[in-house]
Amino acid sequence: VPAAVARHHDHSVGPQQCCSAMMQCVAAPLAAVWSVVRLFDRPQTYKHFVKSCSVVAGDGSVGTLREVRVVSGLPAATSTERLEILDDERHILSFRVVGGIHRLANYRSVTTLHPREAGHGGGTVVVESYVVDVPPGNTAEETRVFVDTIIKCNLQSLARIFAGSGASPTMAGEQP
Ligand code: A8S
Repeated sequence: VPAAVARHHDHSVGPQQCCSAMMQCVAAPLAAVWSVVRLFDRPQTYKHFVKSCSVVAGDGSVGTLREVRVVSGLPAATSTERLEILDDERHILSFRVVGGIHRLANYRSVTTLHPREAGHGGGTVVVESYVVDVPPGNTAEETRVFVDTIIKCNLQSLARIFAGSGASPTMAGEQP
């Protein structure tokens, strides 16, 4: 991973915050995966906890605000999120949570895409890291488990979009 990309995952973490990173292989060329990940106005394409999303300000460039409604059953209802980085050359997307009804104050994530060498099965590796405040009454570990679970679901559903679409069989995202 180039240093210029790696540094985006190097979050500064305050005393009441926690951070983590998740990784997912996707059996599709980077350009195809990026075309889905970069859709800041349509996170529900692969994030299945998102019930609906509307852009409330901006034109899709950095600074654009979206309001996400999440499905019931979560300790959350809405989230207002600001696009921080959208780099179509380096394949980096970052957003920050700036409001909403949920417990993840000051959440910020960075997602980067990396081509996998043909010798290693080809396809794309997606890396997503985040930093977030630990909510009052929770431990850092509890917070990490909660957020890691959401991100893991999102990345697995992203991989599922492309499963069986033709890349190397060693890249199949899921067990049968
Ligand atoms: C993302 C990542 C996360 C989204 C979280 C962690 C969230 O949308 C959900 C539940 C919450 O409790 C917080 O990339 C919040 O979307 C699914 C509403 C922010």
